[in-house]
Amino acid sequence: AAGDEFRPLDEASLVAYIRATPALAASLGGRVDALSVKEVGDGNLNFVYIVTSDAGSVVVKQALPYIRCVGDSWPMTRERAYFEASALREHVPEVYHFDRAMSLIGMRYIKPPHIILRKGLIAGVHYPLLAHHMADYMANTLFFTSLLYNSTTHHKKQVARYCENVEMCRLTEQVVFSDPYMVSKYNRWNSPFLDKDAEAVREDDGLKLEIAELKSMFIERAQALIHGDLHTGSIMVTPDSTQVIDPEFAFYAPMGYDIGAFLGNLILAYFAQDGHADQANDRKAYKQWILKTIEESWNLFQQKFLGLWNKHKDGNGEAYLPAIYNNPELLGVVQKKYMTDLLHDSLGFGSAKMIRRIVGIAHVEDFDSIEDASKRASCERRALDCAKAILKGRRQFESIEQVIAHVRSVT
Ligand code: ADP
Ligand code: SR1
Ligand code: MG
Ligand code: MG
Ligand code: MG
Repeated sequence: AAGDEFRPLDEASLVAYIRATPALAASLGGRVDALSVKEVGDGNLNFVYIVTSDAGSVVVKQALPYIRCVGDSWPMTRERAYFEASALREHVPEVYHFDRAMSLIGMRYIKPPHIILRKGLIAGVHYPLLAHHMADYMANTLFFTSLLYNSTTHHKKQVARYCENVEMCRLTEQVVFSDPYMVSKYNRWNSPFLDKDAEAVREDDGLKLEIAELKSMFIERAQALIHGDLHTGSIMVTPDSTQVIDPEFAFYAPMGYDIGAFLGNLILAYFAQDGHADQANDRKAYKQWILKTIEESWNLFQQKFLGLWNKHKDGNGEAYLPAIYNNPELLGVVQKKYMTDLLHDSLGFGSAKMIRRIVGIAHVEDFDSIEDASKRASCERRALDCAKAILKGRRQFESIEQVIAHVRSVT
């Protein structure tokens, strides 16, 4: 690529960049004479282009030195592209080209009919394999980067590397764990309907006690390499395929942060359904499918995660040495405690992420797309009340079925 300096690209300058970059040109079958370029970024942070030649397509994502949805008043390190490219190299979509100076990633185009899961959930589309695929993704990514599989030497090296993603962690610390609980110019909510609800969040000492614990855990506990932003806008789907994108927040953190992001965003989708119901579709069956998917996602995750643990229990992992935990009965007790703690962490982080999507800076299309503001408020309020109760009472849940029963009971 031309030059070592950073330049923000646009649709025109990207064409010249591609022509000068062999790996990108190759991904387009070398047919770079007539390219069509379209900026499609609908996320909060970055610019994403789909580039098409007559021989194929490629996605180019560039990080600019600020947060896209706020503007240059909120600077943000471009190094997020480096951590995204690093995390992507372990998984898919395949990275064809990474230019660190330009904070630019060229990656595989995830083709239609793939759409962003959040949009599918708003449209009421069923994804029968979603729970299986996400359980696999979470079990594999989390288990193989934990001390259940790795030596402490390997683990600490990796932790040190991803610790450099500190600015992205700081963003999460602020927008998920701090701003919703204080007066901040970044907060917004469906006003005036939710004025009292937002104020109640800022005045709830019980909630503040719990969020402090979760914030510290998020910062201090290097349990596994997490995706860091695993909401339903980071997943592209068809009824038989599931692809996770956008791991720019990757770092070593509690596993429950990823699991909670996924489950919490499904719960938001559930509470939004009443706002999408119409004469043609009351969404009742779809709401049941979402709850079933939450249940299966956790239960299959647990099954797959424990399967990996049992398979590799005599390997290099240094958390539970075989010399100490080779008694099957003891190992069973240890695993049950591990999974129960992980469920509680996931519920805590998941509800924190629900709360911030209602009273913090970044909202979700699930609610935003409900036109009637008063109807939208009633959906948002039920989600908020549900999240507050789960966050405070998370240690009382022993199974995902009990959590689902609670979600169902919120009126
Ligand atoms: P941000 O970091 O700004 O949130 P994302 O990585 O989530 O950016 O990408 C924004 C949008 O671009 C996605 O919602 C999706 O529609 C599209 N997109 C991103 N990566 C791909 C890809 N590899 N293939 C197809 N579409 C993609
Ligand atoms: C300014 S907060 C933007 C949010 O969008 C990203 O996808 C993360 O979820 C972040 O918290
Ligand atoms: Mg995104
Ligand atoms: Mg992103
Ligand atoms: Mg979230």
